[in-house]
Amino acid sequence: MGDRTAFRTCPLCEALCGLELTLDDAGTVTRVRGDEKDPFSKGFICPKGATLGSLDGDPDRLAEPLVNGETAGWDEAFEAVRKGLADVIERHGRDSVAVYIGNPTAHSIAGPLYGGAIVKALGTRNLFTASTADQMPKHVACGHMFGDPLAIPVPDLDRTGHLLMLGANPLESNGSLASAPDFPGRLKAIKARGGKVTVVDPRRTRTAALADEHLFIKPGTDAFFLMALVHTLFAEDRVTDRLPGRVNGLDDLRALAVDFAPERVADVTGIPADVIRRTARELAAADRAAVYGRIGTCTQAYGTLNSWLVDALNVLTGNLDREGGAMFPRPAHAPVYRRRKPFTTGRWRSRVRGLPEVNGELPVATLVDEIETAGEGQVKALITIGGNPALSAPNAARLDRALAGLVFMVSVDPYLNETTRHANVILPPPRPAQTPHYDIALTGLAVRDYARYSPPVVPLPDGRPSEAVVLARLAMIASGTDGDPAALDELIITSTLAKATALPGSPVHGREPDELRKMLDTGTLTEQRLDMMLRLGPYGDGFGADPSGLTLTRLRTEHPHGLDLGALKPRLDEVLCTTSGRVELCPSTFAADVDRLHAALRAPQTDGMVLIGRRHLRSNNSWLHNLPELVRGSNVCTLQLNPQDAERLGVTAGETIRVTSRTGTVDAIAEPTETVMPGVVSLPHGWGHDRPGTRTAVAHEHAGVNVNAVTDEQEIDPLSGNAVFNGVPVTLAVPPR
Ligand SMILES: Nc1nc2c(c(=O)[nH]1)N[C@H]1C(S)=C(S)[C@@H](COP(=O)(O)OP(=O)(O)OC[C@H]3O[C@@H](n4cnc5c(=O)[nH]c(N)nc54)[C@H](O)[C@@H]3O)O[C@H]1N2
Ligand SMILES: Nc1nc2c(c(=O)[nH]1)N[C@H]1C(S)=C(S)[C@@H](COP(=O)(O)OP(=O)(O)OC[C@H]3O[C@@H](n4cnc5c(=O)[nH]c(N)nc54)[C@H](O)[C@@H]3O)O[C@H]1N2
Ligand code: SF4
Ligand SMILES: [Mo]
Repeated sequence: MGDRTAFRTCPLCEALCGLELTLDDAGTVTRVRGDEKDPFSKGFICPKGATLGSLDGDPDRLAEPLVNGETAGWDEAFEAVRKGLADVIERHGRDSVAVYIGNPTAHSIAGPLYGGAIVKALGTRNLFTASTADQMPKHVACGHMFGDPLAIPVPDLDRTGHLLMLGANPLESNGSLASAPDFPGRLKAIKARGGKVTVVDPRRTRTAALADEHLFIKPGTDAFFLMALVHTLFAEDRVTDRLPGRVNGLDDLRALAVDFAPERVADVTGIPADVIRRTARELAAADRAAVYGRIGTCTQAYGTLNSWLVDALNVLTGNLDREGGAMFPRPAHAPVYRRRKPFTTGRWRSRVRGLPEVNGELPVATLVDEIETAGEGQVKALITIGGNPALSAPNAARLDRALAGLVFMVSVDPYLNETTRHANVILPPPRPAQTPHYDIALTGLAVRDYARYSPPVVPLPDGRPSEAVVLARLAMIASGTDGDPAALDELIITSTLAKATALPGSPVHGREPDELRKMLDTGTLTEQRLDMMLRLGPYGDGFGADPSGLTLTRLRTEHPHGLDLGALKPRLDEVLCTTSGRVELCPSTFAADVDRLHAALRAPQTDGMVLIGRRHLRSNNSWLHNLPELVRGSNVCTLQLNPQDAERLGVTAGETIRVTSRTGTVDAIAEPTETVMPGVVSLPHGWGHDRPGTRTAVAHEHAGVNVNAVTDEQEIDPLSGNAVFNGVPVTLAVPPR
């Protein structure tokens, strides 16, 4: 037979690159290149994507389930799960089973389609996800401002003339909450067309180096800087009300910003007043501008305030929902007619710390409290799906210890790693090449409207369930029936079609659900569900109503390299669902939280060292360290610090520094560098692979240290419950040799 070529979307990060895979007779991926014909990524690929073949063929990937450490058949494994969960539920109730859903679940087709069903079937309030270690502040900000926590505007990178970027390093991360293959190229293009890119970051990152201007900011102080920008726009009468009659709270925000003159925040932020003022003026003057804040601004004590002020600035400068500004993507699979309830939080609270529910989940920062604290409702069992909280959660060292005390744990995960070593049962999903893909989560955040379906390129071996089937089966087990997982898809299809046909404004309003059911794609049930979503979506065929519209069959057969659905279009009307029907520029909960900023301005400034994170191009959170190609070169777990601070401590490159915080201590290798501002140290996360009982040989050899042994689970952004990873107070010392 010889080599063959196959195409698919890279599932590793948010950039959605198209890949061209070469496979040999045995179905081994022998080469990975960028897919030149992908209309969005146009052949772009990064070093991670290029190793998809190694990941696919990693000998440490689990080929079969593990039950109590022993290889087991699938039926046996599911039976162990059924029994384990049933015992705990019977003795301790439904809330005693917690679920943790991790990052790769947002990059799969199975996660978004089946994760929710598991939680619903369990009927537990104890849902935790990586979102509260990541972007939850953005959901809360958008929930209150636009009514929908998923209505997240993205910078219109390809048409903007001015980008103010805070706490993001797309040259390493390839972008986040703004899916843009070749983000670096798109930044260069802004400069090439005469625009300006400004980066605000406590480190002079590669992104900062590429930008026209870089502002060093003291960690955790973005909210003061952003407030001062708002202040300046109002004080200098530079506000553009481009959405007259559609925005509430303009005067409230003006009043709120009065106290934040640039001079007042200069010391706190480390950014001179005249620079803040100039930044505001440039933003206001730019023809098309966008403010964009990412993880550096979310994983801080003021995460929600930051996320809110970023979009408040987009509104104040007239750039929300307009070309070249901050725009709402229109994903092909999401119906625009659906009925949405205005956003609220706190519908229930966590048992131990009383933290409010947000988006149906509780902060991962308090998962450990729920496991450790005895009493009615204590978490006794845990289901993890594509997550490694034993490394990724704040104070993960404490969580790691707590996981050992669970009565029952099941993990859906390809690796036996720091988290899954605690699981009684591991259910491994198949290799990427055996897995279909459609990016449900990320096409909703893409800087162009775009759709691509990648069928599996290698068939599943007999008896091996897809990840979709694994999750559907878990949902059936959780519901107490353990029936055929197909019944779950049927239920979802039936109820979706019933709702769509009943809802005025839907393209199938008034039609017969049964008739539509018969029209669905003939592929797997996952594919039938995707077909249904695309056909009901804004570009869909409406089940024949628009014969030229999109179906899964059409996407697959006519657009195997992906379908470009055009530049972002203004669509505020479609997304807005606040009670008032207007953009809420100054929600009262946010205004109240500004009190913390006032208090901090009054408090004496501390000058201790603070810790922040960073990402590396050749890494991905905790789980690509098992690929030999990726644990070389620049991808190293070092403690970066300014040479001044290194000198004061008397350490040089390669020596050990002991980092201590309220929660613990790590010994890290010093890397003095001018790129980090004085007073700040930076350690990447996802390392610390030296634990016993894992099966990741390469990672074990390149263990690194776990930064989350020193981050603090007690510190959260109160409005979103998000973890605080940036601005963690630490002390540094040289350990005795
Ligand atoms: N190669 C690679 N790509 C990834 C990942 C990975 O691990 N490796 N992870 C993926 C994931 S899960 C995510 S969420 C995205 C994240 O994508 P990005 O948000 O682009 O993530 P980072 O590269 O960590 O960039 C965050 C920046 O914030 C800065 N920062 C820290 N504290 C502060 C602060 O207080 N204020 C400001 N203004 N900046 C601050 C840091 O120095 C850092 O440069 O990346 C994704 N892509
Ligand atoms: N200090 C500090 N901590 C951080 C961050 C930080 O910047 N600083 N960043 C935070 C952020 S943004 C995030 S998103 C979280 C990530 O936190 P997590 O999601 O908890 O951790 P990951 O490291 O992404 O772990 C992914 C897990 O999924 C498994 N996996 C890989 N592919 C698949 C698949 O196809 N299916 C399934 N079922 N499993 C799969 C891997 O083996 C691994 O166990 O970390 C957070 N933690
Ligand atoms: S940038 Fe992201 S999506 Fe593109 S190849 Fe690299 S890891 Fe894959
Ligand atoms: Mo993330």
